[in-house]
Amino acid sequence: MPQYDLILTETRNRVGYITLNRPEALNALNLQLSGEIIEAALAYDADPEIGAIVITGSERAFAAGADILEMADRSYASMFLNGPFARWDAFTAMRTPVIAAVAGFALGGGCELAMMCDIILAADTAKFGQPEINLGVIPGMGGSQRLPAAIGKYKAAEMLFTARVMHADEADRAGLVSRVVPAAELLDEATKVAETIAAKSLPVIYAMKNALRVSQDSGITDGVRYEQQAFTSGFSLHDQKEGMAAFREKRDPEFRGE
Ligand code: CO8
Repeated sequence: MPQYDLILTETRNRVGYITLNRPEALNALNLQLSGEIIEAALAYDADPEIGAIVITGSERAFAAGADILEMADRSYASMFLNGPFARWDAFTAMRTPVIAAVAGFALGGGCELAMMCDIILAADTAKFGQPEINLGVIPGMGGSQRLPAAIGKYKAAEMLFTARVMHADEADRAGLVSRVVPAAELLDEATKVAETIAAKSLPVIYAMKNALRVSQDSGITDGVRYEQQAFTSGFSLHDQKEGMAAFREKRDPEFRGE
């Protein structure tokens, strides 16, 4: 991993960690921070020794959104020509499962970054919101699509139209997060989940993530068809044979990643 200025990286037990580290701006996602997150995540994704990625922020903020000060004076043409959208598309196209471990503010692009991940573990201090309406814009990193997909149109519409912030417990009830844990246990829990995933068969996890992506990106009918095809092709893997044999033999499977 190269040296980064605004994130911290670490790998442990097949898990790659990315910690946003721009405390003076509550981890606001300026172009440099966004670029570093994406670059580090893509590098983990390309490394077969990494089976899961954890993205986290600080106790106070996962990320308070895109950097408003940096983008305030940009023109339509400059946003259109040099927006970071394609790079975020590459982030969401990754095959490795990504866990967002969220404490404190996850607003605007911060909430959207969490929603680009596969699992959101929320500390009981987490606060989610899409306050773009207060800035005279709509979300630009997927919030208008992924928020209603997660919590339904009516709850999403209220948040998007009014900028209402949702605290961890409500986010849990609404389906915006996978689970809420005490803030002091957030990273330990994220590590447990990540290490559990990283110990599974990598190609099967990749196939699972693809199937999940299709379920989100297209209608149920297309998604189910995609899932049937991906499920069937899993039967060409050794790990499918091993996994089912281990069940039959009442032992733990030994996956070979092939
Ligand atoms: N951008 C830039 N700086 C920020 C941001 C931000 N989003 N959020 C906080 N900061 C800075 C503040 O300016 C402040 O800096 P300074 O100390 O130099 O004045 C510092 O962080 C601490 O913030 P506060 O003093 O405001 O701390 P509070 O505890 O009083 O308030 C809040 C915390 C409620 C989080 C408040 O900072 C806030 O409302 N922040 C803005 C939240 C927001 O509107 N986010 C949405 C941004 S727009 C967006 O994300 C669109 C995504 C689409 C992008 C598409 C690609 C470009």
